[in-house]
Amino acid sequence: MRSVHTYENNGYIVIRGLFSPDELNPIHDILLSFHENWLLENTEFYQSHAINSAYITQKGILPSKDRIKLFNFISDEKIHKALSENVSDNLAFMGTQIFFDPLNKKQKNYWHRDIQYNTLTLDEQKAIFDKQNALHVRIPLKDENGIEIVPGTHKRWDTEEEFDTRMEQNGKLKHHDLMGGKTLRLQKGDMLIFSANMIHRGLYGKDRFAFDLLFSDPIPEILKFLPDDCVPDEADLDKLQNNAVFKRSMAVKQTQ
Ligand SMILES: O=C(O)CCC(=O)C(=O)O
Repeated sequence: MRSVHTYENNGYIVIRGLFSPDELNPIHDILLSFHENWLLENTEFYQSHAINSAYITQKGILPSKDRIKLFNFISDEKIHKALSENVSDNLAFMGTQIFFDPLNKKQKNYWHRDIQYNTLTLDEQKAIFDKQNALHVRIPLKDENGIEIVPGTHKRWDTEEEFDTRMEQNGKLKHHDLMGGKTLRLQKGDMLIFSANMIHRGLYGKDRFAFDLLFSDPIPEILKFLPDDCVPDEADLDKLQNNAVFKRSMAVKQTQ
């Protein structure tokens, strides 16, 4: 019998022990060095409220051998086998982020669906949130419980409690606990796939440092958020294990 704990049913899936320390440590080192520089260059943002950085693969930021290592990791066969089996075999790369704790220990988190931060109206969001794949692949580089999700909300709209909380109305605030919330406990080596369009929030203060790979359906409405210089150069494509995920993004971007 097929398990009910599927991405399709819940909007997330955790694959335990997918990576060995030998596979993750070189990536972790590259990201730590990126992060140190990022903190120096974004001191004000970090001190005020940052919880993540982005565009880690942007050209000119990392030494090119490290950038290629990241592209190779992003296109790793194990990741894409899991994505094909659980979500879709036609996803495009749409970016990278690192999630960490805010400096201010009192900073509140916020329930959201990623789709609420683009320029769509609420009616437009409602019409497409369950039809377009946009997802995070979270690779925790430390054991953590830094994310909480509301299972199933990738395919149903909010309850009144959820909507009031996300919108901060009727006495609710964005960080108030939600009845259906589920905290995910992740260990280094695990991989979490979750829908960006489901209701979720970060949980801070538990010492998280996670590498998020973002993927979506190969459609211009989403890939317009991917800067052109975050994908490999044409000349580098042949050096990658599996370049299809980048080629799909590049093909869409060439039509924009
Ligand atoms: O881990 C977090 O802080 C939230 C993650 C997230 O997906 C987001 O901010 O879109």
